Amino acid sequence: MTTYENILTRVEGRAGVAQLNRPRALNALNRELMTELMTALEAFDADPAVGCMVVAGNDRAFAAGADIKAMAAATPAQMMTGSFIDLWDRLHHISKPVIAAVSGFALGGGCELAMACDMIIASETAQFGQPEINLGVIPGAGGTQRLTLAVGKALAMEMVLNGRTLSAEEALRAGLINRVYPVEVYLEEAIRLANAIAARAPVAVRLAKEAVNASFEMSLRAGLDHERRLFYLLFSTDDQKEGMDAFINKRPAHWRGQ
Ligand code: DAK
Repeated sequence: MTTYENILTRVEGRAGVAQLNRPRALNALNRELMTELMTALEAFDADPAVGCMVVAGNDRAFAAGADIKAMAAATPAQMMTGSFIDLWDRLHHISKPVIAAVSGFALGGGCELAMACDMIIASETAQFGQPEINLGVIPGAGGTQRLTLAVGKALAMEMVLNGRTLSAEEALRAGLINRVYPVEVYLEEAIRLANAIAARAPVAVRLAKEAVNASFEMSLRAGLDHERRLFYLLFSTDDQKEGMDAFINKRPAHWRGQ
């Protein structure tokens, strides 16, 4: 079992949970933390005992952004070559679903990390924002792209140009997040959701994630063709035969992940 210094990991049921753990810096995302987080998520992705993952912070902060102290003196070349970007890109290669459980601050890179996950469950105290403009920069890990896709141009412009933050309720109304719960239970609910997804046909879950994510990258025509090919592919699995037989015979399905 790998030991980490900046995150805590555990498996609850079939949910792999990775909790950011730099509370004194409001979970600011430095290279060490991001390296550990990606390593942990890749380990969960490879672990057959895990079907879905949860990335969380603590009740006060999911993450208050990339570590400003670590990047304040950086040159463009250091930002480009320091492997920081490669680290973030590793998240896109995780094939099992990843749920962000967000409470308190999700700012800058914290908001971008949550948006790079597949779903966001929030506590009532969550705050989402891209305050980079206050530092004389702009978002660099998807904050101008994923945020705009999620909430639309009007709100994204206000957040990116003027540092406006969204409360959990506003984020829910804007379509940025899935659900809001009291702070006492949001993490439990995120883990419950992860376990519900982990109980479903594993190959179909992976391909479902891939198909939805493809909609951000492809034209509608190409996306529809891609979806159809994945749909056909699932007819090669035992789980498709099992799922349809279980429906016809009015019994629960037993997924084998094959
Ligand atoms: N970095 C480093 N330390 C941070 C931090 C951050 N982002 N946010 C908070 N901290 C530290 C504070 O410095 C303080 O440490 P000490 O002074 O006690 O040593 C401690 O956490 C507690 O913070 P505060 O004392 O400020 O707490 P408050 O409750 O008063 O305020 C706050 C909370 C969240 C409103 C405030 O801390 C704040 O405004 N934080 C900065 C938020 C922010 O500007 N975030 C955006 C950072 S830029 C990329 C990938 C990612 C990114 C870019 C590119 N690539 C892959 C290319 C991301 C960029 C960013 O996120």
